[in-house]
Amino acid sequence: MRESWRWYGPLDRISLGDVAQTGASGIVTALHEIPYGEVWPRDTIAKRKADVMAAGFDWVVVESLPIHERIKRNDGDLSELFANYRQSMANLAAEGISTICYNFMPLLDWTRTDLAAPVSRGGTCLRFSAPKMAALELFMLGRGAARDDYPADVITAAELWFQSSSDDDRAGLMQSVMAGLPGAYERYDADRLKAALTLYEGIDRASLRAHYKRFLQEIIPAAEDLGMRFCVHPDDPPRDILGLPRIVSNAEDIAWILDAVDSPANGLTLCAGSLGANPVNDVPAIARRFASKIRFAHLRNVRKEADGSFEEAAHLAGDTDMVDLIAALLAEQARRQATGDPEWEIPFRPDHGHELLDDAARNTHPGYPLIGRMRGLAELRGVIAGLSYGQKAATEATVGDEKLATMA
Ligand code: DNO
Repeated sequence: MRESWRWYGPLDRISLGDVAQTGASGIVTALHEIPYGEVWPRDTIAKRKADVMAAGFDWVVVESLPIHERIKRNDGDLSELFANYRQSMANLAAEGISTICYNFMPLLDWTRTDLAAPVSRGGTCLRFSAPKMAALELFMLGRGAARDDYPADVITAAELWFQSSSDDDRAGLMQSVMAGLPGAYERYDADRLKAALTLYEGIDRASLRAHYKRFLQEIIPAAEDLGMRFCVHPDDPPRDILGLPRIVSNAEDIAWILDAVDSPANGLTLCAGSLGANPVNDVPAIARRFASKIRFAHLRNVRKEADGSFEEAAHLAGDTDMVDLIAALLAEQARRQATGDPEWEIPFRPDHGHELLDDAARNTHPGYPLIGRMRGLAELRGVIAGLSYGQKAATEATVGDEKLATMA
């Protein structure tokens, strides 16, 4: 598996020189500075690629080539947005960059209520508290319909939290949730968030699926012609939020997407942490079921709680059996190699990490500290090395047995 690292570009407080010391050899990045919907110019792509290569890396995955909200809402004449998107794809392909991660989450990307929840042995992690999210929906945004989205005990806990919270607590909650607002450096307050939500009124699961299908129909044939691999990132958390439907949350959703436009260009980013946050998802089983469509993996773990809350665990701790998951990915790589598939290798990145030691001082993107991710990468690397050795030993034993059999 190709060890990769998400780098946010020249403004990232972790330099490529720092990343080199983690041992990763692939870079996952994007032209974050370009507003959604605009074309990524070829020369800007070439310059970023040259920077990445000069530091000794390959640019292995684009994460993300973002989809404009108007496409998600199917709002108005989309021909220019689709044309721009295809032009960005062509420009990337011309620079030899072909794996594209994207998501189809309406309005908000990943959502957490706490960006620095304490971890028992020190350090902090990202956390999603169901009561706090319910408090934000019900009492800060006044979305009464959210009463149907949470169990009664969560609503009671939400009320208690809200009554005892200070203005700072509420502002902190809003800020944490807004940290997942993609696309830009601006953040919404409660009023702007409410206004943005009204644009999605009337868009239910079926209509969002129809909009997504249209996107796939507009984009995947072009991707196929360009030899590109699109891989959708699952919803995080994998459940409806703020009344917005989420349609990339479980095995059934993934099957629908891959079937909507059946093509080698239509694939999956296996994000263990996103999928793992919903108790219905057996992540290694999902990896095995859709193995041939996995083009990229985000490896991290979460620990779930009975009320729907979860927090990010160390990479080998938490509810997902990471060793089993990596075994599934290695088996898929071996299968591809056996068929002579030149794209056999699956790039992965240690996704998120606890903020550890002096990470906090670096003030990096939430979830993307240097030391915490480096710890995760080191642990994952150990698992991959151990399982690969086992795979090799098993193959040698089979070959040995066959030789003995022919000698007998
Ligand atoms: C969060 C990330 C996501 C991911 C996008 C892909 O840490 O995994 O924001 O980049 O959803 O489009």
